[in-house]
Amino acid sequence: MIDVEAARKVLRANDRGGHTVPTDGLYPFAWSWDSAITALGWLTFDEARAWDECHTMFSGQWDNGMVPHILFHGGNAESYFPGPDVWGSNTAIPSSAISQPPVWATAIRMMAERAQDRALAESALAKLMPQLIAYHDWWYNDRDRADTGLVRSYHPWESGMDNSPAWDTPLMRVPEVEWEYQRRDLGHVDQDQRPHKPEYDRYLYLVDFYKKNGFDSDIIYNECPYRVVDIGIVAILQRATKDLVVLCRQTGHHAAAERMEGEIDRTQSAIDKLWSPGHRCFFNYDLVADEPLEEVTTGTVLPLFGGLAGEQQAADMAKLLDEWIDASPFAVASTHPSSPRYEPQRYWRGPIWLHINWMLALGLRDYGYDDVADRVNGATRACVDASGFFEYFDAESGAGCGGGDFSWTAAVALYWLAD
Ligand code: 9WN
Repeated sequence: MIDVEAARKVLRANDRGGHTVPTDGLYPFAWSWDSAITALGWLTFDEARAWDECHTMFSGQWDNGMVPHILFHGGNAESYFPGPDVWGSNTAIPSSAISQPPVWATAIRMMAERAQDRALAESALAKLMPQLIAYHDWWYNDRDRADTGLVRSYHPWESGMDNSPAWDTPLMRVPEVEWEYQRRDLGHVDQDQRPHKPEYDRYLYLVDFYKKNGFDSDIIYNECPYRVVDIGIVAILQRATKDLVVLCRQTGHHAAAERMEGEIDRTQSAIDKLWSPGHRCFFNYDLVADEPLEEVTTGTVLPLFGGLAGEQQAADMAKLLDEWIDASPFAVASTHPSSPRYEPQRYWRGPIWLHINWMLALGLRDYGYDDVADRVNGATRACVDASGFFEYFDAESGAGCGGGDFSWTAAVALYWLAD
């Protein structure tokens, strides 16, 4: 049984007025995809607060349409690293200079459909629609200049799956940052649950690279030492763009709807080049080395969520997931347990995240695999039953890892598990 009151309490405790921090201490600002998921949680008991979550994040939208992955709103800049000075954005609200998986239009469509206060929903949508359209235009224009149908990504943090082994090879090609720094995350969480220093050295090199190049999109597009097609982002963008088309048609944004339909078709036509029949999933792609990144992670089956898979591909992925659930005591492990790089407790190398399970279950249901979707739902409940509302869960023991009283975990429990 989900303790609804306890889940609400987590959101209230993490509420900083208009934005919800992912967890107290470790993440003291607003993160983009966290906020989208968290808004869905708020909607179940405080609709006005849910819409505010959206307005706050879009208030930090860049002039070029990008919604940054972190808004350095309030909070103590000393308590998180790298903070606003390191990122060095020239924006009214200091922010990071990359985005995150664009789940916003999907969340906002769900909110618009579930909201009881219709007048509030309509006025919120009126404000959000031009912002959402600009955000999706930014992905397609800025991140897919050659119209390949596959947007590119410049940082593991942009994937939201920071330390996934999928990024090991392209990340290790990035030079190390040359200055000394002090991480703050290790003051909150055990070292064996977080990325290693060689990875942080390269995360920071990339942050410096954007700043040194004045955030110039052309330079970054051509010269960023880390350029990948992240199948998770592609899949989440595809579903979100489909949801955006529905919202556009409902709100009279017909030209944007047509433009977005063109992008949906383009991505659908391009996706098969990432399919690996032998592995039964879609691989990420390293654009610098021009080769697929052959690591089976939960990101590589998200095309189910994006509606990008053909019938046979969906059947193969459903079978893969059915077996995957059995491959570790708790599921769905973010990296397949058969991988030599699987670590059940370390950041994105094995543990379970609830919002990813939710996306997988939705995708499975869309393709008619209700039985596997039910198993994902059951596995998700098992994590909460074992350990409560932690950031993520050890795939072997179900122990809570990372930050405690975590907003998106509580939100998923509210809008999905308690539904
Ligand atoms: C860097 C806030 C964020 C999530 C990401 C997760 C983690 C940050 C970090 O925390 O990333 O953005 O410092 O590790 O990987 O998905 O949005 O919860």
